Amino acid sequence: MASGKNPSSYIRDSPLRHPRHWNCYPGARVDTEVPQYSYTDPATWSTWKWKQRFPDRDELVSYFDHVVQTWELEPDIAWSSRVTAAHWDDKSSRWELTVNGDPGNKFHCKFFCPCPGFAARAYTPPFKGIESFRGITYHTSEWPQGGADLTGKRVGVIGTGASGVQAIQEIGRVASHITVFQRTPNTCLPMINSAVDEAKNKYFHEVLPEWKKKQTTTFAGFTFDFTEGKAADLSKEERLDIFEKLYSTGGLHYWLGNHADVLADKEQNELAYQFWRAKTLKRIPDPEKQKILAPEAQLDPFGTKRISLEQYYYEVLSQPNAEVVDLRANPIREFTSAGIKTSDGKVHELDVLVMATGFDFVTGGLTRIDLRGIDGVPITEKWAKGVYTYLGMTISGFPNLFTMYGPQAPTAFATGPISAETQGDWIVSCIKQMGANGYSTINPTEEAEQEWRTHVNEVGSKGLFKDASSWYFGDNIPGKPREALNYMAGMPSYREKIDESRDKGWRGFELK
Ligand code: NA7
Repeated sequence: MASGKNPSSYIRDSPLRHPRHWNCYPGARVDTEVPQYSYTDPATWSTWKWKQRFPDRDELVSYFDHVVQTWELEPDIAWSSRVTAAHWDDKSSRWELTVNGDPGNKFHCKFFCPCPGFAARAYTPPFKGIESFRGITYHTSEWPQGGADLTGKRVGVIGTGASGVQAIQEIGRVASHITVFQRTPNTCLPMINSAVDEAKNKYFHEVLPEWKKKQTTTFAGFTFDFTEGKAADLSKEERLDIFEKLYSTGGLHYWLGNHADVLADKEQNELAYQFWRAKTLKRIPDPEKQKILAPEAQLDPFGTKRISLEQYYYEVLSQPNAEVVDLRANPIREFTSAGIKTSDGKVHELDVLVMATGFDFVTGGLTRIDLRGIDGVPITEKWAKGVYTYLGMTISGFPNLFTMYGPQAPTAFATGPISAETQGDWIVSCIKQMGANGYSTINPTEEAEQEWRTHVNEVGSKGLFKDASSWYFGDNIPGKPREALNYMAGMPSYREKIDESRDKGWRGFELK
């Protein structure tokens, strides 16, 4: 899977038990602060101490290792096992899974719960002449285990989403030269990371029971929510005061803790953008770079594309070894053996090229599995013209299948652990009730599915999100139908909907 020219020479034995990790690019870090980004079960947090407000990937790997040990999950995990096919067998009412493409490596199960991740299927755009580049190419998600030494190298990065921003601010500190090929500037917010000391960890343990309850009541599963009221009702001074407070708190507060009308009302959105821009310009001394990184006119409404958190992104891009190419003014014409040729005729010579070009988001993890339901219907056929699920967890014609952190659920609009717990609890109660009532299959009706699809897309059509070209709507993959891939009404509304179905005797499902 690795996209480096000679990836095997960069793979070394992992010190951890698991042989392979995704997303180990330089700077990879979660952008939900802890302890919000953690499971609710006290057994997991009472025995754990965080080190950073926004942990890096090594700290996260250790945390998930700790969870695996606490819950004694190891005996139930088959590592290094990619499910390549999953076929429903109507006669036995079982799923048959094929692992690693090996026909001799099969598993059979009554319920199948794929959790392949919403940012799992890496996307590399089909640039002209891409195969002629003689340097090394890495996609951020398929970075070599143990790292790649970029010291003194000429590095190009395509893409300035969350992965690009994190990678650029680290690579620019060691590379002899970094060229960032930017199509859309990221309206990054300051992360404001800090160490979590003994006293802070003790405090977390005291407040976590309350905080975990609070997290079930907020839009994104954070401990904070949108500020009450409307930005439109505030005086300039009041508005600036709130903006300043949220911005200086760091993290995603200025985005998902702001007034909700900032994401719905064009005028308020513009004010939020200009506040962000004024802050950002102060960190970019070069007027040419200012125009590219923080243009006067917004390209997409502020906050309608995934906002990233940065630590020293603008300072690194302001270094003399950093160049930013505005791909809207000067697009990539083709790749050459030496690097990338842009429309102005310049060849940007590179030793290493980093593709921070994202993923086939939300659906890609599922559609790359040869997933077939009743009568062998493939998921790719069912979803050829758009995604159909019921409640963002089940699919008509695919009985006993429960997707998690996938399409038409809060997914990219909710923090992972809270989302997993909400859906996990619902799925467990469903399976338990089926057992208690002697049912062997559950399958949503097509009507219920259509109703859910309509609802998901209606919610997605509200506010300013739909006005941006973004992966939230599948825009980043050529030919992918444009639709709301996530349920954007927030976690509390989602929980209400799924609980309503359960409490009304599994409304919308056929049980046999
Ligand atoms: P993203 O957010 O999809 O970022 C991909 C970046 O690559 C983005 O800046 C794109 O520009 C750029 N891109 C994509 N295709 C091209 C082409 N053809 N030419 C130039 N630039 C291109 O992926 P990430 O991995 O950064 O984010 C992962 C998410 O996972 C993150 O948001 C978190 O939610 C977790 P564009 O903006 O489309 O103009």
